Amino acid sequence: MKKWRGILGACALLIGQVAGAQVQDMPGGPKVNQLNLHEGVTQITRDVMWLHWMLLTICIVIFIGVFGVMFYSIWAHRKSRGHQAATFHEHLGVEVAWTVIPFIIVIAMALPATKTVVAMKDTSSADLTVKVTGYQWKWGYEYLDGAAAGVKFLSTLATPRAQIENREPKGEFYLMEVDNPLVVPVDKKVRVVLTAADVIHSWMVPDFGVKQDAIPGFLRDAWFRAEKPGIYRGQCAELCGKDHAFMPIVVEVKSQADYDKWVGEQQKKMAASADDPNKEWTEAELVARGEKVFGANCVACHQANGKGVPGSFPALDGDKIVLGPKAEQIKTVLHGRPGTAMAPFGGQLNDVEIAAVISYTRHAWSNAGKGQDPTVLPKDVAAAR
Ligand code: HEC
Ligand SMILES: [Cu+2]
Repeated sequence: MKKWRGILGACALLIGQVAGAQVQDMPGGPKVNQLNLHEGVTQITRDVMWLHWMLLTICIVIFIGVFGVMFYSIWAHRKSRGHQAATFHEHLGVEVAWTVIPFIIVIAMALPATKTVVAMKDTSSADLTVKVTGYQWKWGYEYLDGAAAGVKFLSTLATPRAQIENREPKGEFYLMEVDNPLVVPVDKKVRVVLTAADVIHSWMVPDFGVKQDAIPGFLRDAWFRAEKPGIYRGQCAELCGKDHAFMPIVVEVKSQADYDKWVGEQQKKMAASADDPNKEWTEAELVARGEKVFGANCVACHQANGKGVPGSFPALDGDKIVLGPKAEQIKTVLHGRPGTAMAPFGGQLNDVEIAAVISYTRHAWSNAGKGQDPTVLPKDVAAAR
């Protein structure tokens, strides 16, 4: 009796906990208790939803029909009522019917499905083309045409590392926020051309009905025409290493006027921040700049404290390359280490950024004042390219 009371008590506690659990809507994902598919903001997502219900309905009708006849036959024609097994062996009519009917059903399902898949792949006559590059672990966006041609930036996770490490989700968009979202105009056909610089990533935004692998050495494309301004979220959908879960996608769809304004701001920003490699950079300027570059590009592996992750990512604090002659470190950062997670940064960062981040690592932590060549200038990097 006592034992049962204990078990019942435990069950009640468990049910209470589950019922009272804090369930949250997933930003860009399903709502709590959402049963239907996610309704997006493009024609493709509506087509996909329609297909889903159409196919499901056909399947249910077939299911009820087949199982209805089966269970009725088992019940109504059972042996105890004196029924004999029927033989319609080699009955031409039945055999033709059970070949032709399923064939017609399959074609009826395949035609609209194929139409939608073809529409998804039709990236012709786009209003705007953006190149999307997957990196471990961030996204690069580059506008290839239109007024924004030449605008290019990296989009990294904006949730602070400390929050992630302490596992204390804060705010509505925990792990789903980025520093620089992709910005596109409403009601325009946007073509995204995808590739990756290291491993396979996948650019997925459910609200647009887009999910396309980004593969190193290949270009793949997809498109969307968002019909409603707003902020839409997605994630990398291909297991791509340690921080796979930390490369969210944020797309801001703006009205044409707001988009034009944004493009204007981007162009101004580009002009203002254009790193002039001929400028005389002081040591302090380079180190300050390098700390930012390090925070955006290197901390995921080498960590903010420079200690790396033993066994996976080497420490840069006290590292012999960082304390050694500058040429070796310039080479490592520019060209990476083929076959390891250390990517070539030559294509992502400009000479000033590379010189700055190297100078920073040579001044940071316990490296300060220890090694040779503490400051690396943009012209050193330019010469090594
Ligand atoms: C995706 C993870 C990753 C990122 C991001 C990354 N590195 Fe590395 N890095 C590595 C790995 C792994 C190695 C070791 C490669 C090897 O085994 O030869 C390495 C090696 C190095 C080395 C040589 C260390 C040595 O002793 O061999 C330097 C210097 C370095 N990285 C600097 C940087 C800088 C600067 C950045 C940012 C611009 C950066 N890394 C970003 C993973 C990364
Ligand atoms: Cu990825």
